[in-house]
Amino acid sequence: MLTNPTAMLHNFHFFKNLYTSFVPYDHLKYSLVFVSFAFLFHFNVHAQRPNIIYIMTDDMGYGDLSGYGRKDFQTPNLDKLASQGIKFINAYSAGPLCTPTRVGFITGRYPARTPVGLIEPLTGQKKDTAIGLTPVYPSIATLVKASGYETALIGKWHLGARSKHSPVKNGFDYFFGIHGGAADYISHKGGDGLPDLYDNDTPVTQEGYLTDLFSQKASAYIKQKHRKPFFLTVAFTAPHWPWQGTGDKPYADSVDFRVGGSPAVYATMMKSLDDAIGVLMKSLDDAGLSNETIVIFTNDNGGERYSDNGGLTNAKGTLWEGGIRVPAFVRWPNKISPGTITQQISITMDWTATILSVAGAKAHPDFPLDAIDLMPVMRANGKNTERTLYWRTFQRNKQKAIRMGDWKYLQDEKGEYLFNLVNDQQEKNNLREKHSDVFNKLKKMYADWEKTVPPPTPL
Ligand SMILES: [Ca+2]
Repeated sequence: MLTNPTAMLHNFHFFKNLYTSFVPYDHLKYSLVFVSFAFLFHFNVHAQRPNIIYIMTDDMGYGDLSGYGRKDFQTPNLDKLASQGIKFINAYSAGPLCTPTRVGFITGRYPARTPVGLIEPLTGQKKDTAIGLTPVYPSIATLVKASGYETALIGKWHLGARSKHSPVKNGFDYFFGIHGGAADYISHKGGDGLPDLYDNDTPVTQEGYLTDLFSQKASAYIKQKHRKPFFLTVAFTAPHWPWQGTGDKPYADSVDFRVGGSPAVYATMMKSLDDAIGVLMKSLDDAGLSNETIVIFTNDNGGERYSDNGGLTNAKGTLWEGGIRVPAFVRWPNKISPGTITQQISITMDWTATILSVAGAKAHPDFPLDAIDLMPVMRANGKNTERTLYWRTFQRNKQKAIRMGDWKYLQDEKGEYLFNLVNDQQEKNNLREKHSDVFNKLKKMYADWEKTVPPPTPL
């Protein structure tokens, strides 16, 4: 619960005056020091417990926001949010596909450490239906809830469709959204043609364009009375296929979700998404919560057919920069300076570590995080931390990558590469021969890391 400092100050003066009328001055002096410390301690503990909103979009390209370079449409609400805080230009997703990245966020660990993270992605087909997240693997929601937060997930889950895998079994007090990887924006059916909209564990039917429904639900959640600080994850399905804007017809059950679309339809999907962010931020303002809420925005993997990947090579599903580099920014008034841009290299799991840190929660000792808390970097004059990050994808593309500082080792189906990403973000200049020492070192480090995670699961 957040403390009102004005009320506390009033109480403090009241008790000070009361005390003065009964006790000698010397005694009073020392007591007041004690009371002051108690006051400051009490105030600080509570002041450090903001509400937390984590927004993750789906399949957005690195260059899909006008603030990250998109030219043919504008995303004013997202750009404004980015400008009110710190913008990461070297942020990565944990994986190049939906399920692995979501596993990375929920567990704070490399996706491959958790069985469901080996599925790239969950398709809802027979072999997948027994797989999903269970409370054996502590989720960020469980940990933050144990630390005294209300928890909610609105949007896409994609970590298992059975009842035992549901968000409400994995630490979320409230869930509204879809279990699968994609849903028709109008009919809310999944790719299998079956309805996929839930309120907690209850299937529901509700009219509305999916992006709008999610923002309306999230807005209502923000505005409702909270007894504790809240942790709200809003996982939009936009701009993931099917390619539909508001007012479009539902896809027929026989039509594949990947069919259709156009740059114009994509632009309307992005506009709806941007409008939804505007609705959420206005709700925070209306509820008077903007100053005591940290808002984190990012995306789950590189862009798809109509995306702008900002000139990066390749796209979703690959470990080239176009598959894993994502927009990311954080707003926390009075804690993070507006208009800041950081070069800090980061990955999905870092948001988990950061959220646990601001919530005063700790990882389970048996499940240590593969992540750093980004708060020290995000505070004024924060120094960057050198990172070494690993990725693997196996089921559709077979690729491996490690980034250490400026360097990236990449192995794909065609060969092995060494890039210096500071000089060559587009990964055009293979330095494998020229810097064979770095190449060999990174390749060895990758092999050592791979021994620490379970082997991949064949399709
Ligand atoms: Ca995705």
